[in-house]
Amino acid sequence: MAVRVGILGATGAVGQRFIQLLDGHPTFELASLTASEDSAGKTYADAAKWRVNTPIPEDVAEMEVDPTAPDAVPDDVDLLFSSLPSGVATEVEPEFLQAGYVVSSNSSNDRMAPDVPLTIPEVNPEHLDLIEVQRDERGWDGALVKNPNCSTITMVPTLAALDQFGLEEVHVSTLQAVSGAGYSGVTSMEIIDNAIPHIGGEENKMETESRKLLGEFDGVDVSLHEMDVAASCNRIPTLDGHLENVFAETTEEVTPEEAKEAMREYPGVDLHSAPEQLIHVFDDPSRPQPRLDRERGDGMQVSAGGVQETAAGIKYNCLAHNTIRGAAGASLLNGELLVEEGWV
Ligand code: 11C
Repeated sequence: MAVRVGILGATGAVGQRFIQLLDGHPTFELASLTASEDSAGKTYADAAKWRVNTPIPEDVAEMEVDPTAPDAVPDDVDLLFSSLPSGVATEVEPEFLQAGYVVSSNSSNDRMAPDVPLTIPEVNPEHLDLIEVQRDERGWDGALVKNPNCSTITMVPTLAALDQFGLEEVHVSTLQAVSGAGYSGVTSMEIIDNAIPHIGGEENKMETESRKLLGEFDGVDVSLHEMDVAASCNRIPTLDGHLENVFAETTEEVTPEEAKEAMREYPGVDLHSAPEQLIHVFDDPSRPQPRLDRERGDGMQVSAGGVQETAAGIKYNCLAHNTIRGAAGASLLNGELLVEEGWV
């Protein structure tokens, strides 16, 4: 049976990815688009500065954009995807939750709230049960689930695979695409021949969200994973795809071959938007590369390579498409999990 869905913040870069990924989806039927007041009342084609590499689906182009408020969204919408700027989401998402909507959100507010599930379906689907706690504590009829930041999602599946060896210390340095900051096309040329060794708040997100994702859940609380994570985040002139260099120290000794096998064998999930194999591992040390590998698994697969032993533990590189696996695709997959688990 079709699940009627809406997108909060439909005209932005992640909102556009939602529209692209929902086109032809077997379960989700797009029924509502919201954006800021200045877009409300316009057709989607007029309101959005479309930048995705496939055309706007015809039926979506003619849909009218509504203001981002619960009374503007049809009552029979079952699930909302949120890609609102976090400042707006902090104000507006609780209004939708109060009104009984289930929201799968990519916005960064509330990711670390103790009663909000922060989930990657392949890594910690059981954390969805925090919704019971959330409903008890906040009195919401709806439910809120978050996906992590794109640079966190790139790294965490590989760490989840290595955790069987006892993760103790993780050091990561990122090379992040300009689309993460909303740069596109000509604007992105601003940082050609340059790199920016600072992305506001990003390091803290990687250091905390990863520990929540891999934390233990006792049915009421998530205890953060004990590993120490230190991140250094850099913007480089790639259009899409975050590449990361990870050093992972574990309590048990692990060889590069064992690490690669653990990543290759890490299980996927049986959801429509999930790749069959979550992590693709290259033996070629020059891969993964953003331009060559970001579209693997329709942008939903994580890639790893360059696995080797070092004085600071196992070292490897990993990559994921930041606006698909790292944002809209992540939220969509959480939506599929919410349906599968009966929360929608
Ligand atoms: C970037 N990771 O590349 C950021 C964008 O918390 O979802 C995504 C911010 C977030 O600049």
